[in-house]
Amino acid sequence: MKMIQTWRWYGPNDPVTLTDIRQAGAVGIVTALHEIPIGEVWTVEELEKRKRMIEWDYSKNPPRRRGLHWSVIESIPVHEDIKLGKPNRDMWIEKYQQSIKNAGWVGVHNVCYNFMPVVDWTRTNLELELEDGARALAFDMVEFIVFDVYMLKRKGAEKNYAEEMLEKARERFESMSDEQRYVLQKNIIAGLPGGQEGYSIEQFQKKLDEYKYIDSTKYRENLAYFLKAIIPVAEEAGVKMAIHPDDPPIPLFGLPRVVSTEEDLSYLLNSYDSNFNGFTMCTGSFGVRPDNDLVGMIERYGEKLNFAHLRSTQRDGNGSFHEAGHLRGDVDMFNVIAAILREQKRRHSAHRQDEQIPMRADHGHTILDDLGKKTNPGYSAIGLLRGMAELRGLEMGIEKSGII
Ligand code: DNO
Repeated sequence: MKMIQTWRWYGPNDPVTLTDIRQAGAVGIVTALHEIPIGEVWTVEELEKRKRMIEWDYSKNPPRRRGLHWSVIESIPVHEDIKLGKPNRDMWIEKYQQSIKNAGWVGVHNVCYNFMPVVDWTRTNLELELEDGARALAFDMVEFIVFDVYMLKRKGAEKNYAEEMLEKARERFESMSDEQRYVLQKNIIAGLPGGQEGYSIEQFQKKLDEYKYIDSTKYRENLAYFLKAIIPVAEEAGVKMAIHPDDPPIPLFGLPRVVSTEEDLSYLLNSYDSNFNGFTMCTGSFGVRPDNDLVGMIERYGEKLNFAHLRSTQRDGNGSFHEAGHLRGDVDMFNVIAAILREQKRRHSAHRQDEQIPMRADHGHTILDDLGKKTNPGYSAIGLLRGMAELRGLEMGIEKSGII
């Protein structure tokens, strides 16, 4: 039994079209109503409209089915007041509950979301040139420190870094042009596609200040509070929640991080025990930490694995990494896929309805004709097509070899 092959589509403005996606061989669409302000209810009407757009090609007369379905919502963003545990969080939670109910009503049964404070996924470089000329997303710790310590000038930031790294960052900062500094700032806080809102330096500092008194224990409690309120609703609506890990899985800007390790995962899954309280195995996010045993995590928590983001990263040992080809880098993709397929087998034996787990190739390199085109960083068509093709081939090889 194969995983469900899905593809992230950023909606009608995505340069990658639904026809492209179909031709890439995907059957499931992963998307969100990005236009709805964070926290507001996703109405049945809006959800249905988007669903029809995904499933039907209205340029044909009569309209034709595209052969695609909306498999996963990624993401319904969690309002900051919920993360901060503010007194009005219940009001935002009610809206979130309503969005989940509506998703279930229109027939979208998986929701990916995250609980990262202030920033969503974070990179310092969106076009690192690799030796073959491809462009990759990267997180360079020295550049991150440049921004945190020398541009944002966050109070006490130096305490978070080793002397030697601070020195490197100071040298780098001095050698950078204004343009380079601007691009760095933009990459880090202006918001990557599908992420939270973008900020100016002043707005960003204000946001960070709000978290002054929230340590990771408190933050975990805020997550547990949210889960206890939404999972029963998700169960009722038949919507499987899949929390996405922190990307990268280390504390940034002194902010709390609670979805970075297996221990975090165990805490949050146990805070409300239900298959609807599940997670996204993002191998590229969890995989940045050498102490995360990806295969073991799938084996131990597989029954709550509700979505898979497959990609790989290459670490440099000093906290930096770049995104590697899907079958290269530090992630043992062979054993990751084998573990997911084994989980599907277990579900099959247990007569679970949801034995097929949706997966998508995550973050491709920018290659060939996409170089020089306007694309969503990490989501250009050809790089993802290559990634998807590699993963699909590996999956078939594992399946047919009979090793699982
Ligand atoms: C980046 C993505 C993230 C992810 C959210 C999930 O490519 O993995 O933006 O969608 O963090 O909530």
